[in-house]
Amino acid sequence: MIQKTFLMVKPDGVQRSIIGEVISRFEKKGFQLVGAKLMHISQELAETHYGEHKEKPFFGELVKFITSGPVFAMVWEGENVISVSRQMVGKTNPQEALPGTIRGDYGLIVDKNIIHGSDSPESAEREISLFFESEELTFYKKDADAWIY
Ligand code: IDP
Repeated sequence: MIQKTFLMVKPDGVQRSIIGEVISRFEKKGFQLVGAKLMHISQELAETHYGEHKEKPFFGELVKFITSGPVFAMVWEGENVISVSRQMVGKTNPQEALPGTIRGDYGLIVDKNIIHGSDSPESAEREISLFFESEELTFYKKDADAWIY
């Protein structure tokens, strides 16, 4: 099933120059980048994006962190990209994330875990529309798809 998902390099990943590495991993896997931008998240967008964690003790810190510097927001497309990209991102706590995953390779602490990825078709749709206008997404045919699919 061809899907789209929302992935975002968080402020720690931007500061640590991991944007290129993240893009490279998803490109090499065979997924297609259909939208991307470097941006600052407003307080309001942060609170909406992480709304499901409103009651958690770490909510305030999480909002402060995600608004503390630029993030690199992306939309990726491909076969089962939502669940496959979550596997490539790794477990929430980088100490539990397996080597070979982005968090497992580059993170150490749960509140600085490098990257966000949508966890379901519903959240992918919601997060894509929160961060991108439809005209910011580009659709194009890649000839290399014949060698991936
Ligand atoms: P996910 O990012 O793997 O989907 P969620 O449970 O949705 O994980 O949590 C959202 C984000 O909140 C995490 O990526 C992490 O940055 C932060 N977070 C989760 N649990 C904790 C915690 O116990 N302390 C501090 N931050 C946390």
